[in-house]
Amino acid sequence: MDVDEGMLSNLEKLEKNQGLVNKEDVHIKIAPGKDIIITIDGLGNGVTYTRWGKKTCRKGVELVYEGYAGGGLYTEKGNGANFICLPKDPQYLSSTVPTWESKLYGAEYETNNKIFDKPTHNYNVPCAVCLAPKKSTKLMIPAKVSCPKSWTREYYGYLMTSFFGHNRNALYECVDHNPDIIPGTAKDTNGALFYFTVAMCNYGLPCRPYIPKRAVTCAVCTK
Ligand SMILES: [Ca+2]
Repeated sequence: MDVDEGMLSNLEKLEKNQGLVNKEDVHIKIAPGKDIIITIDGLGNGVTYTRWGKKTCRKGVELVYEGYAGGGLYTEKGNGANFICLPKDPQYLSSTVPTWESKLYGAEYETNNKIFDKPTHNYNVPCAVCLAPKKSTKLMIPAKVSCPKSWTREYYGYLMTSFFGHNRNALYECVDHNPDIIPGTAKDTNGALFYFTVAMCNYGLPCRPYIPKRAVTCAVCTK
């Protein structure tokens, strides 16, 4: 492949002048047409993601805030479908009481099993909002604990969401494999509940590699 010398010297100049580019981060490939595509890893403006079940971010990643995971009540059909990471220091505007409302509850682990290697059942779930600097994109991959080559794994754990028989119909989230708890919240108050997910492999998913009754994993990846 012929590579434009001027283009390479520009890259070298960028590296020399700004100290931003590592050679291993520069990828050059020929597109199906005639263009040459040059991509440089690690020059994004940063991406944010919520790390469910942890109060901290991994090393090298900025903690934007930590808080309480919350969402709709497991017995109610309405409310918001997602889990949200609620700051510990809320700010209000109006003091007028709404006539009709959507209700927000704290989230609990429904983990009465030995999947996590520490007591978490009925404890409330913390969360951390993290900023991965210089990254451009993020992706949660279900059923994987590793990330594709050239991606960075931010964290990994278990795919969790609402119980199949409850009214609440929540989104899937990736909860850290080594979760923290919110101290003092051991009481079973229910609220928005996190359950492990298993694949029903006789209904379209192949039985092997998917395994019945085994908690599905997840990885959150950035690039
Ligand atoms: Ca609780």
